Amino acid sequence: MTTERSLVLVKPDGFGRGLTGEVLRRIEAKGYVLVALRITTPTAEMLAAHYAEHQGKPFYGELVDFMSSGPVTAIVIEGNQCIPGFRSLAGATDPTKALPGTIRGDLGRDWGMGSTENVVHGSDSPESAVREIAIWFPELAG
Ligand code: D4T
Repeated sequence: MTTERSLVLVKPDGFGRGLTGEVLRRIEAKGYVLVALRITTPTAEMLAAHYAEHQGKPFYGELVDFMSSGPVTAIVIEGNQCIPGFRSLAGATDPTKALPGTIRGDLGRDWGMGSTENVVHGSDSPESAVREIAIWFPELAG
């Protein structure tokens, strides 16, 4: 059994455009289970932890500013191989290059900030998922 959990975020662009329902629809239509859901505007501390691996990169400041610009929908999903599965649903990081049929390809575009506004986040490994779920849902950690 490879049941696992992933952290999904509907980023401020997706939340502000009313796309949370569409993202949830695609997750449920795929067959993954919704475990937890919260609408929150992340603190600087949460974002520093979430994006620790990107600190120092040229896009880090813009990314953190954008992510703290409004509410996000944080979601924990569950299912066998849901980590790579959700990343397939999400599509490429750059919404201009993301293929049609994916969340970023169908719902995202370049609004002037390149890959920063790309609708959703999904954990990229089991280790990242555990770390990220503890940031957004401390009550689920452990
Ligand atoms: P996440 O982690 O949000 O699911 O995105 P990806 O896994 O697809 O992409 P990533 O780790 O390379 O980038 C993390 C995050 O940074 C933003 N970003 C990325 C950005 O603002 N400018 C950039 O040039 C890149 C490469 C988008 C996602």
